[in-house]
Amino acid sequence: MLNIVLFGAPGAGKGTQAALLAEKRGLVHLSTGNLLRQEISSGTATGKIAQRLIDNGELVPDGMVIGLIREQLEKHANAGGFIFDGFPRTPEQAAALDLLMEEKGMSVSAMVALEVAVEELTDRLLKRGRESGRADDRSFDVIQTRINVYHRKTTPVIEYYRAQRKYHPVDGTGSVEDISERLYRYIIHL
Ligand code: B4P
Repeated sequence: MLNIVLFGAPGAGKGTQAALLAEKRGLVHLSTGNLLRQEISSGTATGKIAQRLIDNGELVPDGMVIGLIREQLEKHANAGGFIFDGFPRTPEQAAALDLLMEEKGMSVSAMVALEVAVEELTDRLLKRGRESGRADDRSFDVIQTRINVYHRKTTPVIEYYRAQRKYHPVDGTGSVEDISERLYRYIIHL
C-alpha cells in the first residue's frame, strides 16, 4: 500500500501534483487546506476558527487538522493508499499521523518534498490570488507570513522524516508535466 506525504512551502505545487499523482496511482487525495475550506464554506465551528487563522496566514491548531484526517481515514477505510497534501505541517502532526496509520495497520511510505525558491513561491501565489480570488493569496503580507510560518514551524517536519529515512527532495521548478514525471519516476520504485 502506497501512502505518500507530499510536502512543500505554500505555492510549491503540492495541490497540483497531488491531484495528478492520485489519479495516476489510484490514491485518495487528502488536502487539509481543501478540507478546511470545505468547513469554512459549510459554516461549521471548525470553519469559523480556521477562517480567521487562514486569512492571517497562520496554521490552524494541530488537534483540528488531526481530527479532520482521522475522519477521512475512517471514511476511506478501503482505500488502496493515500496522498497527504499540506499535512503534516508540524512535527506534532507528523507523530500523530504515524499513530493514526499504525492504528489502521498502515505506514507512511515516503515524504516527497517539492523544492522551489522563495521568489517563485510568492509569484505563483500572487498569480493565483489574481486569478482565483483566494483570500489568503491576495495579500503580499499574508503570503510572507505563510512563508515565515513554513520556515519556523513546518520545516522541522523534514528532520522528522529524514530520521526515518523517508525524506526525498524533488526539484519543484519547471512545467507541471515535468515535475509530475520526476515524482512519478521516484514513486514507481516504492
Ligand atoms: P493549503 O491549501 O495547503 O495552501 P498552500 O500551502 O498555499 O498550498 P496549495 O496546495 O494551495 O498550493 P500549491 O502548493 O499547490 O493551506 C491553506 C491554509 O490552511 C494554510 O495557510 C493554513 O492556514 C491552513 N492549513 C492547511 N493545512 C494545515 C495543517 N496541516 N496544519 C495547520 N494549518 C493548515 O501551489 C500554488 C500555486 O502554484 C497554484 O496556483 C498552482 O497553479 C501554481 N503552480 C503549481 N505548480 C506550478 C508550476 N510548476 N509552475 C508554475 N506554477 C505552478
